[in-house]
Amino acid sequence: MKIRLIFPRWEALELRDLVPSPHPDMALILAEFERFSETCGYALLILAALTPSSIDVDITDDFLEEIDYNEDVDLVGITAMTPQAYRAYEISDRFREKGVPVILGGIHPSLLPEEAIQHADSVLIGEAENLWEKVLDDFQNKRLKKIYKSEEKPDLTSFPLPRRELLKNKPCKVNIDVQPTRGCIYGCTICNVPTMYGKKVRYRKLENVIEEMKTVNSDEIFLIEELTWMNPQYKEYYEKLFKMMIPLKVKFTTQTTTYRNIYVAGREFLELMKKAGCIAISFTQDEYIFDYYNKEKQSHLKKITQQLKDIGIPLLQYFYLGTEIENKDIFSRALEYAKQSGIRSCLFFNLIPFPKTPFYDQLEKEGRLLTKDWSKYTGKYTVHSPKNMTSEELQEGVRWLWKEFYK
Ligand code: B12
Ligand code: SF4
Repeated sequence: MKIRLIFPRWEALELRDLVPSPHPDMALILAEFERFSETCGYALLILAALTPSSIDVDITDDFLEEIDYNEDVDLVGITAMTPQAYRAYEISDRFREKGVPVILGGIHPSLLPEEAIQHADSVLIGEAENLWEKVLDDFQNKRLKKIYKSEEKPDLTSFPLPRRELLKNKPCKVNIDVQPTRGCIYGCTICNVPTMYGKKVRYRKLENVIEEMKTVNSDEIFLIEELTWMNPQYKEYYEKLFKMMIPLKVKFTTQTTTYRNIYVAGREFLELMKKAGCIAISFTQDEYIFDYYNKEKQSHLKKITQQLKDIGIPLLQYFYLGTEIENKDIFSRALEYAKQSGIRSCLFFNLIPFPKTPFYDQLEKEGRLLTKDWSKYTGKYTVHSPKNMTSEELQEGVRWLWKEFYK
């Protein structure tokens, strides 16, 4: 039996359209975008690892490879974040026209299984670790169900090592993601993570994470994390992990969605992070800093930025514009803040109302979603009617920020 796993492409943001002549401060951002389109899906490497060795499994990265719809495969598995969903359905429909059964999984099909099943033979809702073998067994015994739902969140203490060797001779040669934990204790209204992975953090064994890091065929790693260091258990886990990472001499980047995490981490912890190889943190705004008007919050942020600068960890600040509390003043305020904060690498996006988030539900109820064309849910386009400005003002404002910040 042969399975083809596919990572669908999406419309990437063209930096050249926004900033015609690259600014020296954009090096970090360009590296980040390169990772965006050369990533090939960590989930698929895990699915491959969960697949019994008697089954032949291979991966296609739709960004970099042609999909062979005539390939002799028994089953196709496709993953999808929301911006990938339409492309996933298009690929799925074409395989199914040729009589090849398709299973969809990942965050978008898990959020909207009733939509996904219109384009698939089966949808796996949630995490696959407890279910994938059963799905394959059902498939081989001709009793594949339409919906599989992971009722219990998988225990990550026995985590399979993702099958990175499958990428060896591919255009997407490596995947640098490593995920030590899943779940997030917060409940930001714009985020799918707590719904998808739960509000309780689940931890992998530290030794297992280090073992995986050794298999990443690159001197750089991306730590899939939410960095919720306000949770003491989580902070302790990371203290141990970072200490164990020092001898590996890897470089790593990571992300946090709430700056309060960095604020509470403390200098000693951040220095340990630097020693463990941290070369940058992407900093996605949470609800707390949506409010650029608030001088007190700005001053907290400036302190953190300075602290990280002293330690030598650059920040990549993501701005998502178009929240309920913003009006069209926000663009000049965000620019002022971005310039004054001392963060040199900033990215500006339209806020994305992802399905099944409280923010999305509210917009839907109020008839303020401009489109449900998921391929536009990348941050590049305005897809909702903001409360205190027009959607055109929002779209223009985001473009203006790119130009002005990198002038
Ligand atoms: C790494 C990452 C990326 C990587 C790779 C993404 C990928 N799909 O592999 C890159 C850098 C490319 C990326 C890009 C973006 N990302 Co991102 N990313 C993540 C991150 C941090 C981890 C994803 C991951 O690999 N998780 C680990 C894997 C194992 O989990 P998983 O994918 O859910 O897979 C499990 C199950 O879903 C299932 N499964 C998955 N696929 C399949 C397929 C089949 C067939 C089956 C059976 C099962 C199955 O099994 C797996 C094992 O249990 C998450 C946040 C998080 N903490 O999860 C955000 C996240 C997925 N990203 C998100 C977003 C918004 C983006 C961007 C749109 C952001 C932006 N504005 O730029 C961009 C993409 C668009 C663009 N602008 O160009 C959102 C997605 C929301 C949504 N509804 O889609 C998340 C949840 C962040 C958030 N907090 O909102 N991202
Ligand atoms: S945005 Fe970040 S901190 Fe907020 S719920 Fe999502 S993962 Fe957690």
